[in-house]
Amino acid sequence: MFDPSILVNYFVLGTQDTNGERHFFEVLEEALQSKISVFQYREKGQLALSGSEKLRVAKKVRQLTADYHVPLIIDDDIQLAHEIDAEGVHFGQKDGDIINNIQLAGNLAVGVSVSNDSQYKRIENIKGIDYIGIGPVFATVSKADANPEIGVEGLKYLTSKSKWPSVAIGGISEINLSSVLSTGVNGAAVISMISQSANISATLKYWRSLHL
Ligand code: TZP
Ligand code: MG
Repeated sequence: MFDPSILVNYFVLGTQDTNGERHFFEVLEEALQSKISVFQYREKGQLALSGSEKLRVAKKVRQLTADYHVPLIIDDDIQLAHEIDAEGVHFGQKDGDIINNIQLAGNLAVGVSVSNDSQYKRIENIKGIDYIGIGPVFATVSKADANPEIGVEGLKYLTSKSKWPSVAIGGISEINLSSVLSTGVNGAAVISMISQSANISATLKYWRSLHL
């Protein structure tokens, strides 16, 4: 059974979001120590690792997340998710046929990104989805091909409509975090709020305080 409480402090990161592999693991380990609730490993874009390099990093990510008892979700790579025994996999709307992906995912948890009404309608009757990611809520520097931002109102609309637990994503910062969480969404998913934080532990403490 999928536990929606893991969506509360959802951290997403790939080596392209950091200054190299060493920095990637420093940021990840600090985030794990600071008690993120789930981690998504997302190699994406021109600087992303692939093949054996990606597998090598993913195996280390698996080891670290297991050490901290934090569930691991892999972005858009079902084979890798199975190979390293991740807890789940996440798909965008352009990551191939969703029904086929869900079948291949087997017993992995499945997340799907939703950006607007028509994307929601497209998945509404599909079985086997565990949660949706809604966004981008605000402008983001972390995703080159992001859809138009939907704002807090758009987030509120899709969150209330969703039959699944949902997590907000895109441009979420310590400044707008409380407005995001006030929509009733289960949690927030962030890259830069943590990867660019001067004090990851303090950022997580603040984040958790808003959920009390
Ligand atoms: N999907 C929609 S926006 C986004 C993803 C992966 C990037 C989120 O990064 P940030 O830095 O939290 O805006
Ligand atoms: Mg994707």
